[in-house]
Amino acid sequence: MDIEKVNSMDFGEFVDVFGNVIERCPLIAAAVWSKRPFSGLGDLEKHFFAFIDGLPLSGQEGVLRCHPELAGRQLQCGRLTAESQREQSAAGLQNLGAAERLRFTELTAQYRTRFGFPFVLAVRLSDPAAAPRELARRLRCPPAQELRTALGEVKKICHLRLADLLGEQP
Ligand code: 2AL
Repeated sequence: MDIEKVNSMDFGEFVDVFGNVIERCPLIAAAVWSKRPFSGLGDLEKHFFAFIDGLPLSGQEGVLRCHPELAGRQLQCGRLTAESQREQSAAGLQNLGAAERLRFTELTAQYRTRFGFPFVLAVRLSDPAAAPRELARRLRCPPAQELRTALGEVKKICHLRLADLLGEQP
């Protein structure tokens, strides 16, 4: 799909197509629609990112809380959004061994307790072995820094999903 097609979309179509580029946050696509026309992928994503950056802390935490756990029960049951299911499966998170999965689940639970939101990582950019290491590392970061890191991961996921939709190289 090219950018002219994006610019020609009415509100409903735009939210249907782009409503999950920020996981389970169609409101952001609804707000971005009014910023058209867009000159290209970079311009389009700039508006998604600016919306997130402009949110109060409670809103930014809310965006993070809309993300599913990595390698969680929903992945095993196939109850994630289509994008998330694809990303987590492709990253091999469905095939963790029992011991790895247990350790990952323990660490994600500790992370949620410490920061109040789930661990978010753009898994398409990492390999299965790196995810637990990164989780253990970020678990020790100060909360304000970790919020920034997690929102950066949300933006990477958004970039990859937008590139898929526009048929562009990420
Ligand atoms: C996800 C997800 O669903 N896809 C991805 O790359 N990361 N979730 C998460 N909690 O990091």
